Amino acid sequence: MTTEHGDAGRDRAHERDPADRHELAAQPEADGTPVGRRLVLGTLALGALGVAAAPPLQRGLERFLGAASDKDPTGLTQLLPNGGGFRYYSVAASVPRKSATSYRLTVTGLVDRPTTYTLAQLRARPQTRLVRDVQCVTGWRVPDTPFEGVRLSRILDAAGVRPTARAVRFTCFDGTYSESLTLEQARRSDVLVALRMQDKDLNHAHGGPARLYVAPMYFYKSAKWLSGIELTDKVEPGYWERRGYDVDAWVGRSNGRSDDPTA
Ligand SMILES: Nc1nc2c(c(=O)[nH]1)N[C@H]1C(S)=C(S)[C@@H](COP(=O)(O)O)O[C@H]1N2
Ligand SMILES: [Mo]
Repeated sequence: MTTEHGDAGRDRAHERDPADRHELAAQPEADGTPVGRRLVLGTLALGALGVAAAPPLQRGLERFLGAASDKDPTGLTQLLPNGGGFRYYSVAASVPRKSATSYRLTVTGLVDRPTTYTLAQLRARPQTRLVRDVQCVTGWRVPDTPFEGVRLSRILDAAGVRPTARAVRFTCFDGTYSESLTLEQARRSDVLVALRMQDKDLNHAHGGPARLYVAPMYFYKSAKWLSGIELTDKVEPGYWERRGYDVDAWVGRSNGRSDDPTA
């Protein structure tokens, strides 16, 4: 079960403000129920209620989260379970939809050949499938989740990374979120521009049409709604990293966690 990791992660997460607010985005705690196993059960029950019950509940949560996150100008407002053990996260209040025809991914910065990909062009590249556990730093986990997409290393090679490049910055069409990796991390074979998850095209809630997927790291590295890949000369900390999370977010070896859910 994911609950034990959940409890451990939550207890530790609540010691820090940034983690606390990350957690607020994830958990329906608006009723002030003490943190613990009941919350996990509450989340499952919420999922069981289905879409019909979700809108009024979400409005209540938005009010609560709005009040709780006054230091965050964008607001941690979206909360709906994605189903199948996933929690929905977005630090942006609303995210535009990109269709198969309107979606673009740009590769810029310290490259010889700046490139813009359409979704069709990404789909036409060789696809890699990985099946790993998804692990959010707040504790929830979804075991054996297939992701499929283009290896980031191939996209970097195609653009011709210049010798001065040391890092990669990722931007998103939600207009707010960002992430980063060292060039060495970005070239790993288990880092994808993912187009599919659980053997379906990535839906909007999960960051479709394309999201970053960094298999060996906590899921906050896997930026949803990916729109930009920029080669830079140093790591620029991403959204959550500016709020206290580790840049090197190896599962089980970062963010003060010594647990290894894959062990
Ligand atoms: N653009 C964007 N990407 C994001 C986030 C976000 O808020 N915005 N949240 C991150 C976090 S903390 C997690 S756990 C996962 C959640 O992905 P899901 O909504 O598909 O479950 O997305 C990551 N990528
Ligand atoms: Mo997360």
